[in-house]
Amino acid sequence: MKTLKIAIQKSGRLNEKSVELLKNCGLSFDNYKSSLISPVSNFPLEILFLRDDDIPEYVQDGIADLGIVGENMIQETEVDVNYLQRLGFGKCTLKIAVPNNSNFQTLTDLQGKSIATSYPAILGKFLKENNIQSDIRMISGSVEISPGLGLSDAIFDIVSTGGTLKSNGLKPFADVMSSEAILIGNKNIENQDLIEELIARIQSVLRAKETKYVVLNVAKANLPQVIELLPGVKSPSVVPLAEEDWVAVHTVIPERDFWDKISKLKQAGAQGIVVMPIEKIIV
Ligand code: PRT
Ligand code: ZN
Repeated sequence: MKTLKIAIQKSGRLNEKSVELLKNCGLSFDNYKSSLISPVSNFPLEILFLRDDDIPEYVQDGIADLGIVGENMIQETEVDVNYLQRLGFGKCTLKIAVPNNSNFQTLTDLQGKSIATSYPAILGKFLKENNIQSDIRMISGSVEISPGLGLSDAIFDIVSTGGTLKSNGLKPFADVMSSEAILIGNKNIENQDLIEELIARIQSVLRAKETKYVVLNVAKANLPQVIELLPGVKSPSVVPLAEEDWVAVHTVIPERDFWDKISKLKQAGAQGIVVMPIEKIIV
């Protein structure tokens, strides 16, 4: 069987989460910082550790079959690859930002102005769509200092907390795209069965992350109200307790409405609520 290759970031913001995701998929490999390639001992897969800038093209050209990389890098390199799975980490927004004291009001105020960025392709496309001609200045790092140095009127960069903009006297002006880490695949991938197996494992890890396992006790009289609040994978399990009029209910709750659900369950008569993380959900 042909061994698949997956490219992930060697070091940087996406490395740790990419390694964690693959390990949670049950893949066994060494994560030596010094090596560029690491074989997986229990799946026909090799892991290539690369700079994130190189991952989209490696996947497009078939040097790697799969890759984990930020959507911003995929768009910027304008590669032709398959988007296989959004991964929910490395989330950020690419924004145009301007100095706090600037009086830019609308996008058209950027006409004829200079914008520094490490993402000229994404910015160029956005400006074109909005019929604006600006002078795009390509800078490979520390874009945020360029207005202060008089090198540009605005910047276009990745923002997550907004702290970097703030500490450089800049304010967000326009959101251009949001991004997260994505699993991408080569367009002519051969080993479809293996890819599907890997995607199924990744999806089971992602589903588990979005949910909590909840066990609670409730008097039988209050059971219908409690059940009504619960989704479960199919439906909640109800287990008898030594105390005759009481039962234990086992279920999973989506992380996003967790606190809301817990307070409603309490109001409906749930007691002794125990919440546990889930490792995997295989449907
Ligand atoms: O060495 P290599 O080339 O592989 O890595 P890199 O240094 O080019 O990239 P890295 O590790 O910084 O980022 C990898 C990916 O993480 C990016 O391509 C994005 O998809 C994603 N990501 C998520 C971010 C951020 N959040 C982020 N905050 N990438 C960069 N930043 C930087 C941003 O450039 C700015 O300087 O953080 C600063 C802003 O952060 P806040 O929190 O102050 O707003
Ligand atoms: Zn990079």
